[in-house]
Amino acid sequence: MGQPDNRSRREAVESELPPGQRLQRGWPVTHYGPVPKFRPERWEFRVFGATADGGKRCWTHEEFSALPFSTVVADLHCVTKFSMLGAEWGGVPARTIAALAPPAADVTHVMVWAEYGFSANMRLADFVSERSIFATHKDGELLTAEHGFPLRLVVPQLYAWKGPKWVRGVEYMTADRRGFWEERGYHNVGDPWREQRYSYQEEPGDGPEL
Ligand SMILES: Nc1nc2c(c(=O)[nH]1)N[C@H]1C(S)=C(S)[C@@H](COP(=O)(O)O)O[C@H]1N2
Ligand SMILES: [Mo]
Repeated sequence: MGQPDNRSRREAVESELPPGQRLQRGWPVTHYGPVPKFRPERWEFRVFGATADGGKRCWTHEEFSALPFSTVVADLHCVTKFSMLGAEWGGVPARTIAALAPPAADVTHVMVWAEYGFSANMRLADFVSERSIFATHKDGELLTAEHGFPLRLVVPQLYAWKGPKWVRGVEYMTADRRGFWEERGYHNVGDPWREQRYSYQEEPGDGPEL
């Protein structure tokens, strides 16, 4: 068999992309606001809100680093239309966190909180989906500061804004609330395969009105 020519190779890759996305070479940096400075002695990861036992759960950086490590291969789809394919993310699965600090039975959504008050809401089912991971590493190396060090969330089946960099905690919610970009005109659900980019595309049931 011959080598596929560049055109068919590109088509093969683009067939893996959600509608309207294009492949990005390299890894650009995309976020709102400054890159926070990491202060290990002040850092903690917090699970709060509607927990099963009504309490909060906190991990210091040292404690969080001791949690079981695993990897997930997943793509990043930015709503501004570029995608980065096939990164290997290493860290702690979101399910592990949900198992160690379980939500109350009536929790339907979570708000994921990051430095400077950045937030992203999602359905509990998306948060605890099999491949959603709090990543400390990408392709075997520690994240750099601008890509979210010491910790970022990756939720492969949602647009990348649903994965906060510099993440600091999770709030369990018994009703949905819009996060940072969701309050600013982006889709409340954010499924790239359904091209749910903007709030004006929302249908009844997709979330609280803007
Ligand atoms: N804290 C925080 N996390 C964030 C954002 C942000 O503005 N603040 N932007 C999101 C968006 S829109 C994208 S596309 C990805 C980009 O990740 P990258 O810069 O590592 O490529 O980070 C997401 N996480
Ligand atoms: Mo993005």
